[in-house]
This record gives sequence, C-alpha cells and structure tokens, in this order.
Amino acid sequence: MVPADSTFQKPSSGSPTDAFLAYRFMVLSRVLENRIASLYRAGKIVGGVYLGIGQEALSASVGTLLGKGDVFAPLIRDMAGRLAFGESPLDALRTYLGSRKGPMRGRDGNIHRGRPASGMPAMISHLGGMIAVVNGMLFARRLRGWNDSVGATCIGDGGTSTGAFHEALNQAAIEKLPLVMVVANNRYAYSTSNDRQFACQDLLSRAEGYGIAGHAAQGNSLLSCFETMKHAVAAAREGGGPQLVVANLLRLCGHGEHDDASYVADDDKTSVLNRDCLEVAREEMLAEGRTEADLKAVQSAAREVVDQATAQAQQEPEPDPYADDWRATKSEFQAHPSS
Ligand SMILES: Cc1ncc(C[n+]2csc(CCOP(=O)(O)OP(=O)(O)O)c2C)c(N)n1
Repeated sequence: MVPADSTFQKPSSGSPTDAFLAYRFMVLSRVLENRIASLYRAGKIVGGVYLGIGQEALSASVGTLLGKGDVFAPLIRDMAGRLAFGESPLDALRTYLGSRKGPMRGRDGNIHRGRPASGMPAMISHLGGMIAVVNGMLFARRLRGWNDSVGATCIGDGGTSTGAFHEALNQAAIEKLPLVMVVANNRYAYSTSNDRQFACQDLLSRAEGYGIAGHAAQGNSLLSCFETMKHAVAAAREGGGPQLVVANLLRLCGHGEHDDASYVADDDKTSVLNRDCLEVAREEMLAEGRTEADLKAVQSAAREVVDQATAQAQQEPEPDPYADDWRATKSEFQAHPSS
C-alpha cells in the first residue's frame, strides 16, 4: 500500500454524497488509461485496448454510488466505474500485461475481467448480454433476503438496439428488480451515428415504453451525472423498480485504440458535448469550494498509484501453459456484507 492509495478509498459504510470522490476516480481512470494507451503503442499489450476517455463523469458516478452487496456489470468504457466500485489499478494492469496474478490469471483479453464474488461479473462484449446476468444476480439476492442491493449495468447507444437489451429490461420491469440501467449515448455505435441507430427522438422515451422511471443526465458534467445517478440508485434501493438513466456525451477517442474516429461529424466536434468531462469537472469542483491544490493532490496521487502498479505488474510472471490448471472450478459463495 502506498500512501497515495488513501486518496481513492471509499467510506466503508453508508452512501457517498460527495461528487469529489467521483472526481478522484475520474482522474485515476484517465491517468491509468493514458498509461495503458502508451503501453499499447509501445507493443507491450497483446489484444485490443478500448478506452472510456470522455465518459468518466458518468462511469465514476455509477461506481462511486454503489457499495458492498451491490452488483456492477461494467461495459468496455467503464474503467472509472470499475475503479470506483473497488477494482484496483493493479488488477487492471495485470490483465492488460498478461500477469498470472491478475483476476483472469493472464488468460483472457484485457476488458473481460471481473470479480464475481465481489459483485462484479466478468464483462462479455456481446452487447446487452450483461443485463440479464445482473437480473439473475438480483433475483438471487432477493431469494436470499438481501433486499438492500442494487444492480447497475451500462450500455452504449448501439447496444440499446439489441434484443438482449429489450428482453432483459422488460423482465426487470415486470419483476420490479432494483436495476439501474445506464445508457452512455456517445452518439456513435463504433461508426454508426444515432440517426441510423434509433428512430425515437430520445432514448429516454424507452423508459415509458417499459413502464419504468427515466432520468436524463448531461454526460460531460460530473455534477449532473452524480446527482442524477444518486436519485436513480436511491429510487432502485427503495423499491422503485428499474431506473433508466440516459446520458448524452461524446467519446473523445476512437472505438478502440486502432480506430482514429474520423467518422465523427463536424457538428459533434463543435458541440458542447465535445468539452472534456475532466475539464468541466475541474471547474465544477472549484466552484464547489475545492482549491487548485486539492485538485493537484488528486492528480499526483493518481500518478503515484499508477506508476507503482505498472512497475509491479510488469515484473510479474506470465501464465505457464504447462503448469497452469486451466479449469475454472472454484466456486465462491458470497456472504452478505453485514454478516
Ligand atoms: C451481439 C453483438 N453484436 C455485435 C458486436 C460487435 N460490436 C462490438 S462494439 C460494437 C458497437 C457498440 O456501440 P455502442 O453500444 O454504441 O457502444 P460504444 O462502442 O459506442 O461505446 C459492436 C457492433 C458485439 N460485440 N456483440
């Protein structure tokens, strides 16, 4: 443990009410993802790299507002949410660098990592496929009598067109599951623009179609995302059934690091959504009374944590195909956090 780690600790009980905590995870995520992009360009990473640059305000808000006993099923652009939910930068780097000590034991590509026993199922890339998994985890919690759990999962605008999204959201609505369905509408599904993706004016109108609550957030404003998410998570926890949160934003990077995003329209590049959420969040935090020194301290703590995790992951062994047990047979029963 380095002292900088304490900058990124969440309160052990109760719900965080302070957006500055989410801001810290936004910064940590950006520093970590910039590091991962450099390692990729240096040829140190095998497989794809998909970043969440521009989506951190939304992602960090979800992860920060969830606690022990909750479920978080992240999507590819949810590094900030993963970190806020409790994943360590070391676990992320171990996966990208193929360390045997990583959560997937160096055997799976980069973004498909998770820790199911801590409420974070390993992500799959099939769009919408995780929603039914979260429903299942919420059913299991209900059957065990854990009535205080919330399950959140994220999806892109493209994913909202899949059958999996519609079937699972419908099921959650009928069963009144405490599901927080977060849609990051970054205006492109890879390169397919919104007008080729859906015909309704706003994805929020889908909430009405399913008979569930809907909330809109401005995706590049931390305060907007945090406040919206706070209401959605609280409503789900209090028995209000599924909550659909739609945030309009832009991803400020390609679909993956192999993509130059040349298809992004000029109108999008000059829109207010093209403002980096980290810059917006900086201004918001200063307006809320934080000082330049507070923000600098977060930045340098993030750099220290990421430097140390990179050095550690780089010196760890790769999996040994001759010695490794390739079966995944270990089952872990998750006890209620209060027991
Ligand atoms: C069922 C399924 N169909 C297609 C793909 C290939 N695919 C991966 S990402 C992607 C676009 C996703 O767009 P969106 O949901 O808007 O998320 P974004 O990448 O914009 O964050 C596609 C088509 C897939 N992984 N799974």
